Amino acid sequence: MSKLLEQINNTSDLKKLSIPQLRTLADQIRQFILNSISKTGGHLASNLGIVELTLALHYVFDFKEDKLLWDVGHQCYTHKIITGRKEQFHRLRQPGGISGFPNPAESVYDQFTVGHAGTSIATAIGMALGSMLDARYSITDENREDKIVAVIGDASIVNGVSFEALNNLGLVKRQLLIVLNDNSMAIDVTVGAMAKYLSKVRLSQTYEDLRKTTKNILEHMPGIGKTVEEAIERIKKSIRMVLPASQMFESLNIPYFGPVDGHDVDSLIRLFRAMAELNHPAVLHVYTEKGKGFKPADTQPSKFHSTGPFKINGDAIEPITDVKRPSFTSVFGRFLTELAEKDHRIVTITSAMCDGTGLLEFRKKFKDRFYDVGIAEGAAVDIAAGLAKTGLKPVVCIYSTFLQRSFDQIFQEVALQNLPVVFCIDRAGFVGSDGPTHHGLMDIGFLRMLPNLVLTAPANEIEMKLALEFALAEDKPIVIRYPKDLVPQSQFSRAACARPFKLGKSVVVKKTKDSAIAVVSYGSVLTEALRAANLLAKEGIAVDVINARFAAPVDEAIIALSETGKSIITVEDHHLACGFGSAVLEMVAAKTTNNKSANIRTLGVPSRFIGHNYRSFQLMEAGINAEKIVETAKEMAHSMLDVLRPSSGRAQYS
Ligand SMILES: Cc1ncc(C[n+]2csc(CCOP(=O)(O)OP(=O)(O)O)c2C)c(N)n1
Repeated sequence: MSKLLEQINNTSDLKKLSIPQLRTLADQIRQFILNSISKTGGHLASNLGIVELTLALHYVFDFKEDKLLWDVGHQCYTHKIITGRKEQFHRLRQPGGISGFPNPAESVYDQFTVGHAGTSIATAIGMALGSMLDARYSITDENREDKIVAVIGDASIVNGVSFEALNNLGLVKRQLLIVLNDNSMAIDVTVGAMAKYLSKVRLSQTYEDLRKTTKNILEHMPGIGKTVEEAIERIKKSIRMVLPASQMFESLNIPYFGPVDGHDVDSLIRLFRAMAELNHPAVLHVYTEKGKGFKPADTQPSKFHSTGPFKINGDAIEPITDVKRPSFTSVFGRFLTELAEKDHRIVTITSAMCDGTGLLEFRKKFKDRFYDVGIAEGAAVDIAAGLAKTGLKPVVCIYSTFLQRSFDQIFQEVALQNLPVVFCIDRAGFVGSDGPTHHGLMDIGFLRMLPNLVLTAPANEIEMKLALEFALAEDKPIVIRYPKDLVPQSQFSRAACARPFKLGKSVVVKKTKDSAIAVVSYGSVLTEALRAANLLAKEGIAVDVINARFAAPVDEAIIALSETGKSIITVEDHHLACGFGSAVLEMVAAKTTNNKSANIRTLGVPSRFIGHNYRSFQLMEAGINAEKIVETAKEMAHSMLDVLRPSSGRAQYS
């Protein structure tokens, strides 16, 4: 670790540094982040770009008392390093290590556990309103003089939630600083009218302009006797130009300052000091460079938005990969592109996640049939509904966790109209090192309650293709969910999985003579069900394995099993509440005439949030693996034995 950084353990150490020392520290932190992320993986490019901005904020404010709200939160690494977590940084996103996102359980410097975009301004408003009421009614012992700062990226500020918040900023009658960290990038380049507007402003600004703007803001800062309106007018006049970026905020009556250089730590400190004294909300627009200081991330910020471990070789990198199988994401992207070659009605919509959802190839081949709508999941679904209405076949590609944002649109504009929109839900299930903000453990729950929606989940590569073919041929809304994982090895690609998908029909993957238990899996966990069946067979316990394929509608044949006295174990990579197993239980309760004898155990995620870890460990922690299936099957077998023992020796299990 570099010398200066070694001495910085908390923000008090930081505040003792001179400006030149802060500059040196910024470079050392960048190097530290780079070395560390090359080993652990993580969000690199955004973090390299926000070092000076973070140092300046902590230099001026005291975020033990003051409140700092990060938007998305993936850019909080410098913040973590200087707020007492430097020594734990090598365990970032690792089992038992610190999280890659803000987490109040880790530090008083973190306000919310966040990972979804667009939340910082609204939560900051809430905290500001709270402190205003507190000041009036003395509700708590909190420091009522505390400052509030929200840091938000240029891609996240155009999110609907951000706009709704800006629309309500007028409620706040006290200091609240919004720092717009503009690096012209979401994960990919930002899209949409607002992004164009901001990038036009950016292109028109020279470094000299940014310097001048800083100087003018500082000279004309509203102070005693000067209103903010007067000050802004003076700033504009003195730089003899109209700043278009300001127009948008000012039209909403939000005082806007900027744009300024986000790597000039000296100026930032002076600006933050001045703006901390404002007694009303304001926006400071700051330009930063995503990936700053590391050429590969600087030139390919999208690739280094979030990265796995890599080897640094001077100014270049060598990826570390020993991956032999493709991911569900990549096979999805490949099959969809193949199908789109033959069917021109197929169009795709994603919300700022082109690469993550496997659509790079599709975008390249079918530029005019691909829509990236930015961080706007609700609008993405409604645009898809509109496209479907015109006879096209829209495929909406959104991560499970972010699709939560579009529940109402799926309900009204898709399900209620029964429109043939295909939802391809990536990252469904545990996601590993991103942790609880990103797990996709609720989609079955919030989607299966919607009439008309068909829910399906491919277990492997073959089924991915079949599920897509099925979905695109149906004339109704279909959901296909799959995990952040590699496709299973081909030994599990059984012939049963090669049968075309039929609405609401499961497939029997393994049938064993004399079996009294059926393991019914939904999606990729079929692998675990088959592994369990093999382990159980070695112990003389016969089980059938059924690949459910559908969570809505559930195959009646699965329900019929319980009527014949067979015990059922359901397995899914989803919360138990409202999941696939719950659907089976509900159907059995509703349909079985003799349901006293139904013996069903459901395996899935219990009702608690599970932290970042390797995906396989998360599955193990939740008991979604072959070992838990074996344990459950044995318990069931033994309880069956107990029932059978007094009357006969007919027991099948030892
Ligand atoms: C609701 C939601 N949709 C999608 C994402 C995925 N995502 C993570 S970071 C990111 C880009 C954020 O860009 P910006 O706000 O400009 O911050 P930067 O990374 O440039 O610092 C996206 C789309 C998300 N976190 N939340």
